[in-house]
Amino acid sequence: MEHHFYPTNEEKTISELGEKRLLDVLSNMLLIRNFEVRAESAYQMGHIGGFFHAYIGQEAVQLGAVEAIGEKNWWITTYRCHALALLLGATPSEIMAELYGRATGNAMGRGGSMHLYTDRLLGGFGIVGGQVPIATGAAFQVKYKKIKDEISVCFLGDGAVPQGAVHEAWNLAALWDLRCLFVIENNQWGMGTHVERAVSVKRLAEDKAPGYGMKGYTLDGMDFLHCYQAFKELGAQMLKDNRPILVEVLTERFRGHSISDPGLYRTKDELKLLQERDPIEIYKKKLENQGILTEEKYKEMNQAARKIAQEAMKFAEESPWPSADTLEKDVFAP
Ligand SMILES: Cc1ncc(C[n+]2csc(CCOP(=O)(O)OP(=O)(O)O)c2C)c(N)n1
Repeated sequence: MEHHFYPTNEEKTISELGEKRLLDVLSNMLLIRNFEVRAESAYQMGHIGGFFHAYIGQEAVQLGAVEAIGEKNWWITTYRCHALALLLGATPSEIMAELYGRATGNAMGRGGSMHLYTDRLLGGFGIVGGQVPIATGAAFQVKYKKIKDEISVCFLGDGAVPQGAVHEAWNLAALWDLRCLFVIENNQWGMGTHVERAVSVKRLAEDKAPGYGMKGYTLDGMDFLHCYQAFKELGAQMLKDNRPILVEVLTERFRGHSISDPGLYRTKDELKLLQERDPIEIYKKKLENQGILTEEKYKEMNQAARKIAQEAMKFAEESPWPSADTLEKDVFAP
């Protein structure tokens, strides 16, 4: 069965957002992209160690969600968490310093690339599907404390869909009427395993949601304006109905699973074809067609984003290492 994209109206979204916000979104997209491209080069130069999973290609998804739903909710994601941390207020410098393992890092150099936090980001999680019960718990506390205007938003990959705890969490969220928006970012691959070899149905939300008494929708993850409008309406629907919702966002990761993955499971030509649908290029063209962006302005914005990423690298390089006597700090609750 085919996917049905959630219906959105681009003209309406454009006029609702207005010129300034539309350009701010592009700045954010460029910041996320430049941040990761610079961080990749720092990794290649040996400044960063450990795991590193780039979000390159998927930027429109979390950008659309945060822009539409608003920071003041509960957010949680996988190890692919640089973008969400940036969107929820962590500074480029503190994230870069975390990747470098420095004391000035977002988690004081103890977490690295996979474990970033803000007041509203409950973390990047290394265990596939591990964040889904926690997101459900965040939605439970919202209900328990009778908080009227907050929801919990949980990102997971297609590779988490066959994971057992995910289904227990979906069941409880539906059973207890929790306001949890489960967003499956289907980038087709769980490391080197294609989604069609891992999941029993083709439409991850439309087919799975009815089994939990949830609504299920599909979004085009390469199109920011579409994601923004759909997330805005789904967030509002959730506040009104007090029910969880399952969303599948079709997207692509343009890099390997992690920085050490040569990606031998797809050809260079296949990847090139996917990259023609770069979410930044798609959004850029839309702004050009609206007459609010020129090539010159775009280059200027890209340059500004690159400068921020380079300054973050300088900050990280000049930051101290964590001191050994803090090793036991923050390990146990007092
Ligand atoms: C419970 C568990 N099983 C296996 C792994 C190893 N592992 C790490 S990432 C990954 C693939 C997950 O793919 P997906 O959920 O689609 O997310 P993506 O990397 O595409 O963003 C696997 C199997 C793990 N970290 N946790």
